[in-house]
Amino acid sequence: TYLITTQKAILTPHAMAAACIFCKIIKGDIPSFKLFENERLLAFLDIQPLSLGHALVVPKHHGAKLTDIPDDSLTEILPVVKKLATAMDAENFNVLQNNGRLAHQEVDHVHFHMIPKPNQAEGLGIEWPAQ
Ligand code: D5M
Repeated sequence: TYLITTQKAILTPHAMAAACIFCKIIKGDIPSFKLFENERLLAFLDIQPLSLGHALVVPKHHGAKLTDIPDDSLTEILPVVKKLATAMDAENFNVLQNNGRLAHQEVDHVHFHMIPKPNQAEGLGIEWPAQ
């Protein structure tokens, strides 16, 4: 399971995938609220949502960072992000993708966030100034 180097013990790619929480979601070993799935990718709701509808899109093949996964598994992701935003009628939304601890990546399996931004003034009786 471990490759021992003089510096540190690191998990082999197989062990890394076995320990990965998003791989477990993909395999169905832990539950998720699935929004979209095909053979190559999965979209599901984020468990710590920044807003209602906060979703994650992940390739099924394990790779920690954007730089670890093949181009062809990337090309399908943005159309799914777009599909989610459209399906949720999210007029305002952020697409976020973190790589590495210093960039606030917490789960080491490539994922794209789609974070709807509800109009904070809605329900408060506040009107945005006319453009
Ligand atoms: O974001 C990692 C995101 O993954 C973070 O917003 C929480 C989410 N997360 C963690 N565990 C789960 C499970 N089990 N289901 C759904 N969502 C989950 P990052 O970009 O790495 O900071």
